[in-house]
Amino acid sequence: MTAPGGAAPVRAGGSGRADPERAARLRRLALTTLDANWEHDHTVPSRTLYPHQWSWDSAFIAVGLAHARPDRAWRELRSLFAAQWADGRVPHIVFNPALRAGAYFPGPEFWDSARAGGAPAAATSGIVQPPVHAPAAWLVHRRAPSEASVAALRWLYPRLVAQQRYLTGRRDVGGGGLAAIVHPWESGLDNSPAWDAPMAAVPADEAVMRAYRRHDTAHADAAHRPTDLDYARYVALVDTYRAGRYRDEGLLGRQPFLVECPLVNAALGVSERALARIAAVVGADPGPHRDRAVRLTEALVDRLFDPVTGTFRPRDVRADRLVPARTVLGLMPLVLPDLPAHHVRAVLAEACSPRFGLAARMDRPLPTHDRTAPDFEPLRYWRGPSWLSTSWILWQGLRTHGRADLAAGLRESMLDLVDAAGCHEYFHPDTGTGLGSPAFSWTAALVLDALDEG
Ligand code: 2M8
Repeated sequence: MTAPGGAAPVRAGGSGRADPERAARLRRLALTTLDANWEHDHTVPSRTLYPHQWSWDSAFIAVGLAHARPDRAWRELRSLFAAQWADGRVPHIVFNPALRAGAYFPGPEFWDSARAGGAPAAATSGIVQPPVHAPAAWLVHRRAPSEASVAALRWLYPRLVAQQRYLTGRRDVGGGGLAAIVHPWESGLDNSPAWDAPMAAVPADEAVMRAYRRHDTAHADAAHRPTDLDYARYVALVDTYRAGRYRDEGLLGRQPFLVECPLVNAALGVSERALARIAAVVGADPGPHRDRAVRLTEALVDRLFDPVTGTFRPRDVRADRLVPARTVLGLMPLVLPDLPAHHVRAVLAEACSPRFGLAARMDRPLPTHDRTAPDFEPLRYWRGPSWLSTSWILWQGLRTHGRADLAAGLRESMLDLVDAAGCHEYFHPDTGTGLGSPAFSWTAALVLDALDEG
């Protein structure tokens, strides 16, 4: 089997740590990619498609940089949190003022953060992304502990706490102890089929996109990106949130998209555990963080687990029901160390089913959507292709729950993908062909972390 686009097919198994040449090759490639994407105080996800700073990208990037450039890992996190809003939200984009208008759509003029109360001096977006920063900060410190890392944790700790409080407080729109997202971009999995049902309720006027110029389709194949209709809805949702100056009071009455995402909420739970560890280092009380972690896991199980199908799925808060699609988001709660055994078994059964194909020797990479679903799209962004971020999170979960066999299989498939195709943004879930941006930072960073799995 030869994959189009020059990528070799994904090998089953792989040679792993026994192949030092492959490891050295991957490390060189990853570092070259990250160095080329470094921009004065942060790393851009991609020079072409995403030339500013993105929130959860920076967390993944810091995890990778910890293995080779720890100083830069801390700068990455500090520059992001320097743009935190007064209410604790960490914006999903921090714009680089040196770039020309139109370098990215939607740019700073569209978000207009300056008119919102409590926004920082830097221009940012007004929405968030999955809060994976506390565990990232903890991993960076654990990887390279030093006086500087303790000082960095001291600076970050209150800011990470404020981020948690924002999400578990103002964003608990459903009142059940979980955070709701107000836009699919907040999940990081922008056009996942998970959002199709709640997005259908968002008024869409494709003509709206005539007023704007999409920047992404100038750099990536339109067939591999969200559609114009998706973008019309993305714009409409920002319009509504921005019209309320990004305030969260009364969201239920006005925001057409409100969803409790398993990834965002699992990240909140893992963050409380990381904060407990960080608290112990900086002389704060870890106890409340542990209590909150327990409550988050309970709420996640209570609100997002469907006992009939045995799967975690996002809850549409407005419709008060779980979305029908079975996507990779349903596997993300495995990162919670206190996930009850019954739910661990359910996630593993879903992951190892033909829908996702997880195995100790994988013959294809982990997809982002159920392979057996009629709306599985192997080329289109988060609707099927394999991504390193979601694979890496599942890999963490497998190690947390003592599944070394499955973790090894997943790790091999991740390394094989990048070895064959390069540091692409995402990959064809059958052939391993690289898709999207060819020099993508979190792919490089997470490969660095997977290489050094100690
Ligand atoms: C993608 O999202 C941005 C909007 O935030 C876009 O499509 O323009 C997603 O893959 C998201 O998860 C990621 O953080 C961002 C930058 O890599 O790109």
